[in-house]
Amino acid sequence: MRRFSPYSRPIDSDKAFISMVQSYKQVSMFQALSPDGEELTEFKLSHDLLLSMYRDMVMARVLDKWLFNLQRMGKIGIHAPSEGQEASYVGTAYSLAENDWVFPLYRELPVYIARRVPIDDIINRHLSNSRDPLKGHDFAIYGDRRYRIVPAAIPVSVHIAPAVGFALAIKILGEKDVVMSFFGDGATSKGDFHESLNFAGVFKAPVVFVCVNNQYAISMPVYRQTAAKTLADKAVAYGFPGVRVDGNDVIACYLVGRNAVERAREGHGPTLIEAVTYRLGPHTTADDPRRYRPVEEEQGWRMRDPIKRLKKHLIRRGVWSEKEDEDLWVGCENTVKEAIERCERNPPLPPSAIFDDVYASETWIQMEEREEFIRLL
Ligand SMILES: Cc1ncc(C[n+]2csc(CCOP(=O)(O)OP(=O)(O)O)c2C)c(N)n1
Repeated sequence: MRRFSPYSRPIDSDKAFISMVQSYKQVSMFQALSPDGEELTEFKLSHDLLLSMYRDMVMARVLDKWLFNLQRMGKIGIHAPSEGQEASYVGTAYSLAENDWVFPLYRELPVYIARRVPIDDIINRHLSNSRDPLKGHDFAIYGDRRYRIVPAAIPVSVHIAPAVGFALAIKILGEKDVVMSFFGDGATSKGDFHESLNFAGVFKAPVVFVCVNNQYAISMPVYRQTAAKTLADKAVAYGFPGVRVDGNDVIACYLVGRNAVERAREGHGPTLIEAVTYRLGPHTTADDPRRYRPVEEEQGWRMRDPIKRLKKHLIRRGVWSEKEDEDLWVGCENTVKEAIERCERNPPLPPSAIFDDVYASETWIQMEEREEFIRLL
């Protein structure tokens, strides 16, 4: 099979870019755990916290797999898998307080788990049934005021400016909440990313930018998107710290997130976190990554699985065992399967729901259209 490249030549024959990628990979990043789960930095975190993060990462992995399966069974429209990126999301999300706000993109399933969103809500959302909190609108996007998660928008990076505006409103109101805005490396190639970060820096908005650098914006590798050595470097131009962290090290992500959240809460303004990770699966269920990236690259990153790393650390600490691990995976699998069965019993949305919640109050044109639609049905 001819490997697709966004450029006319195959990726691995481009020597200049290969050396750029190598120098990119050599730039240091903050790590708390070695790939074998050894402590590289002294951190005093409770066993309970680490076990809780571990359980959430496993639950996210299992639910992610099932959402993928449901799409393949034709039961849901699309899913953007988060396999391999759990530590970047769970670690940073754990650094938030319950009252803080999240502005996600579309791949943040592990964040929802960390924010204690019930998995039924997530499954109902994907099935677009009568219990879907967003009534079938905005495919694959989740949001719920109760968990302080703002529904995102599909166009890349457009949610960053609203996150900054929201954070500024919090500051003007004299409140102490913090906003965490998640986006991918692809967002850094868009103008509104730069405008938003510039504005946030000038006005010291209480916002933490989490750029989950999973190495690709669909088929576009990160080293084709920027000549900068790191994405974290971009914060320098806006006058606030940029931190590069190992995105497969949940403890490192948590520690870096906690610092950034504290800084924001104390009025010192934003931080840009670049969490370096890898998307192990396809961009969405409508993508085939074998067409644009070498399989060996994916296999290499599988060796750095964030879940395995934390598991090794927990076993080293003596607070986890293989038996407990097996029980956890089986338990999550059963919980998710039961939840799917439960959610599938919910009745479908009425077709006229497409007219709901478009405006705060329905216009006369909409009313007429709704009536006509129902009459036609
Ligand atoms: C403005 C805009 N251009 C193009 C697209 C098509 N598109 C959807 S996702 C995506 C890549 C996003 O990559 P990244 O920001 O790195 O996030 P990731 O999906 O890797 O998590 C693109 C180009 C879009 N949604 N919006």
